[in-house]
Amino acid sequence: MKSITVGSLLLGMSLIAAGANAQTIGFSQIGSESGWRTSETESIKAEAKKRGIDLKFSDAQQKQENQIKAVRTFIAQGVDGILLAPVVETGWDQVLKEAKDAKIPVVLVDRGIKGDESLYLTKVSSDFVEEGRLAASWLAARTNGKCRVVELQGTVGSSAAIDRKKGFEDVVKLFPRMEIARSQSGDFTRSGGKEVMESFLKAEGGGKNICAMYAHNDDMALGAIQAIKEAGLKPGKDITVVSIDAVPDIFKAMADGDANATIELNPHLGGPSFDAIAAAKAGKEVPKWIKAQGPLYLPDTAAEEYKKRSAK
Ligand code: GZL
Repeated sequence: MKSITVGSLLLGMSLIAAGANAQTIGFSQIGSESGWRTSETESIKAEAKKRGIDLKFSDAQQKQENQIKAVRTFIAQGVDGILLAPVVETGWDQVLKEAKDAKIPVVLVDRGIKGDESLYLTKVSSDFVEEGRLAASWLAARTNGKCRVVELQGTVGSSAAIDRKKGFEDVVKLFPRMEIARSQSGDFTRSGGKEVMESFLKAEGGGKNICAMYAHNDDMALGAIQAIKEAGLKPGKDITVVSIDAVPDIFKAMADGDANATIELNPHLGGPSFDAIAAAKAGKEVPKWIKAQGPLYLPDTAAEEYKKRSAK
């Protein structure tokens, strides 16, 4: 009879145990519309790999119907949990009910939804309202509360755009000499930001009476900076530029004098999301919102930050 050593028996058992604990998680990602989105995807994939999680990834190209299809596929596959970055706030109740009926926990990652909180385990995201307030507070301080602002909004209907707009307005209304003169969506993309800024500059007589541009993300700000230059103005000087995400390229723009402030958006949301699913599986209480908040950065540290972040 073939003998088997205790060591190989224990090794075999530990491999079976590890396999038994190996999780399969479905991740319905919005798309790859911005530099931040790409780094978020890479970070979540790397975290899954590190934890031995089998991550089933779906890129929805910013279409809600593709996300709903992906979630239904994950349910059919009987995954242990689902990460969903909801492109817009509404239209999720039915598919989240199907996941709940299948007893599959759903973590909203990066963005939120309007709907019944019992349909998802938790939301792992920053506080977009706070980000908008911070951007406006910084701008009010820089301009002594007197500034005519143009706003580049994110994707229409997304919680990030709705709340960053709300937060910014909360502060602007405290300053009678501040106003949001124009506001339009650039859909979180560089091309969108450039197109909208070109239209603002045309509508504002070339931009001489625009004091600042607030963009809901750095990619739109970088597109708008291009448009400001092509209009013969100096971004960062003639028009103050403030945005959100803290992607490497905005630090380069700040170091070059083309942008003035950015607020960091943490892309490393995989860890807290996977931990929340594990906690739920272990029967532990999970808060409905796990916040990931970031600081505001200014040109004085931009060159060093760019070096650090672009080296990764
Ligand atoms: C906000 C996130 C936004 C980023 C953009 O949490 O949803 O979407 O600010 C991205 O870069 O497109």
